[in-house]
Amino acid sequence: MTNKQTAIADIAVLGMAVMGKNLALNMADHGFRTAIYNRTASKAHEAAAENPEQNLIVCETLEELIASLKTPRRLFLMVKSGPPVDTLIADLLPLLEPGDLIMDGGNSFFKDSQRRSEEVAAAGFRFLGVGVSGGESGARFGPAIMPGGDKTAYELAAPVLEAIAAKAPDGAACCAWMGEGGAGHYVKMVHNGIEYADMELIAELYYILHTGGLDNEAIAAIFEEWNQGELSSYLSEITVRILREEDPADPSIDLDSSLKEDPIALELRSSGAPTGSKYLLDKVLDISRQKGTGKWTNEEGLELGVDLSILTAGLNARYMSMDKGLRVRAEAELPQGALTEASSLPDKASLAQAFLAARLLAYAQGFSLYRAAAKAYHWNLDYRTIAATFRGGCIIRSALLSPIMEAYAADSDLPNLLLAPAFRATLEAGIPALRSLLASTIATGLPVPAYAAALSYYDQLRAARSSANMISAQRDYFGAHTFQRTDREGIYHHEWPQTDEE
Ligand code: NBP
Repeated sequence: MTNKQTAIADIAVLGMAVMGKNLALNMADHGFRTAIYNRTASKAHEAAAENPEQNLIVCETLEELIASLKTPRRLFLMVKSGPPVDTLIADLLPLLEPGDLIMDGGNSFFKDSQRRSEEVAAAGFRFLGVGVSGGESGARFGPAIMPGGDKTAYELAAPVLEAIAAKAPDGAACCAWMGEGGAGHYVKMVHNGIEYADMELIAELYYILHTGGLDNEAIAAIFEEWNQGELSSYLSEITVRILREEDPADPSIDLDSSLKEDPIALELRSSGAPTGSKYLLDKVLDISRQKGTGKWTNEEGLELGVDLSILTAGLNARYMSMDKGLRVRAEAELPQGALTEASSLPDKASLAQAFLAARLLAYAQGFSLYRAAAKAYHWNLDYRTIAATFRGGCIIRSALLSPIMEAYAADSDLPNLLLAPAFRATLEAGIPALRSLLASTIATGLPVPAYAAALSYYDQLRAARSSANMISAQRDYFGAHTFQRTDREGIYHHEWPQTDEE
């Protein structure tokens, strides 16, 4: 390129794989002159050549890229998370000037962003760890953006990030500063954990209805109806489209040789699958994978002592799904247990109430993790803003986010989302519906781990007196771990009766 030595670019995007390329095009669409760089320069040239209208400035070296940018410089990294981000930052630091800003928009672990934030600041520059949600089309036409790090740095980034972000139904940009250090990537990580739960609740409902004899069209019609009101969500919307999609005549069109196939025998693959169906979903193998952010969320729940059982059910269901061979063998060999005669499922209205309550319970768990993280990492997280940011562009965008925003607007320090008066009616209708859904599915042997976790969480949460007195007494018995008493203050140990062996 010839125009690269003049400092005319408003922003640079580094990394021209699917996400970086689409973000760069999005920035250019919004009037920002965008310089692009990729380790393998040919990909940057291809991106520019394929999109001449966006007038992208291709830079083959980091020096050219730096020279092309107006100061203070805005550099947006969209490369593979992990060591590549550190390598690129290390290569950039010697080229920067005070005030320059590095943003990492990849799926980085929040503790890496925390560390990078400190390292870049120590070198005299600014850093933002930016959670980006919405996949390829989000990147191109409006993702949800969750930046964290130096607040003054956000002021420099905001005009670009807020312009390219998705817009919520009220027109607000789905982008806001989340907090210091790794807060942005933390918010994005928990978003993905909630996504696992939301997806699992839909999948279980589909499984219940399918096993109950409804065909794909009938199930799609139910989700479609629900999508008109308080249950409407992007995930339910795509569920309708997935349910209705017919198997293409020539399946080879979808073959992608770059993906490694699971080594699973054909007879195992078809086990339990409907035969002769015209729908593609019925031919999709019942194995689901994960890339790690859902696992990180659950690890954080364990680390900070927050019950994420519904989110964990979503993760565990994927692990269990991957053991297809074991499941096929276990179905043939293990006793089913005495099952009740299949009772009829709760009616559609009751299922909707159970679905809404379970989703709310999953969000309550995710937002409880935010609350614990705010305390542990000294972030001033604004839960209303987090919910507002999820309303567009991201995978968990849904109608449920509006009442969540209202709940936190009314009480920004709500100890648990479920305590919001705004959700009283949802719980009053939804909890009995959840009980009847579980009564019928458990009696007939249908696995519904996310719904079961949701109800258990609720029942534990509202048990003023739990079973933990027994645990505490047992710990004191075998380990002299002491206990507190209900009737007086102080720490006690008791000489519990021992057997001769003890
Ligand atoms: P990938 O995650 O597949 O990364 C490929 C890019 O990283 C290429 O541009 C590659 O350059 C570059 N790269 C690598 Br690999 N090592 C590098 C190094 N040492 N120095 C400089 N560049 C290096 O790309 P992606 O799917 O576009 O995702 C980018 C980030 O966005 C990831 O963190 C991802 O997790 C995150 N994300 C992805 C999605 C999605 O839907 N795909 C959604 C949200 C977030 P090369 O061409 O020279 O190999």
